[in-house]
Amino acid sequence: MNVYSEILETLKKQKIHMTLIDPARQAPEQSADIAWEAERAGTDYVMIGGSTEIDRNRMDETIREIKKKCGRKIIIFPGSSAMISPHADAIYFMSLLNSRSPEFLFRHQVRAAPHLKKMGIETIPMGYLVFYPGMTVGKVGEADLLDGNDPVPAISYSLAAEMMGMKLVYLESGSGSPSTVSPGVISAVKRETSVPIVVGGGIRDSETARKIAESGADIIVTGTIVEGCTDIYDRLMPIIKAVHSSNMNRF
Ligand code: 1GP
Repeated sequence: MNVYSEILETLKKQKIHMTLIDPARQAPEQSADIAWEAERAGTDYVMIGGSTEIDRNRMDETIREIKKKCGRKIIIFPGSSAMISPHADAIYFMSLLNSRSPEFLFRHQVRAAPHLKKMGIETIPMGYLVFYPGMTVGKVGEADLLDGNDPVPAISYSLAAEMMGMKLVYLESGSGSPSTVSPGVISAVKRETSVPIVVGGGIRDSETARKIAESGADIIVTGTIVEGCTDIYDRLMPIIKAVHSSNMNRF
């Protein structure tokens, strides 16, 4: 079964937690340690990516190291056309829909496509929307940041993503953000669209994770909370438990 079908199957039973690891932030062996701890805490998938440009070798090495220690499937969350690897299980084939730059709307994708075809890697089409404050991805991706409290543009973008055939919509407030996308915006997007909704940025405790899940997020992503710390299991486990036990607004 491919990764996207597996995600849909899982969502019939429970919501999903994904751990984002930025391969630029630590050596491949340390990324593997994070993935192992996250798996132990119950995370469902490992996402590899970030906004800092890194090369193919670093991607390959990081994913190979993670595969040695962690049994979870790995999905690439690319910041550029260079961030691809045949060792991953899938890649989000994503467009930053509220970017002003054709690079992030479509050009990186055009550059990567022939390489991805050769690799035979599963591509999951995804609409990516960056909300205020946006953090690094908002700047690098030249985003016209969406208002995290206004559901109207968020609904329009999400509907457009769905109508273009995208299989996921990702509502992002930026890695390390002090705030998350508001539950009101998430529930409005959930009401109006029918593809699974991914939410990330600024989720650091179980109460916030529960609120985000209950408002309609199907997949909850955390990243920063596991960076540079030794108590990864203790930090992640309650968040993942909150996500898995959330039954409201299920897909
Ligand atoms: C970033 O949404 C993810 O793309 C994760 O954000 O690092 O704030 O958890 P955090």
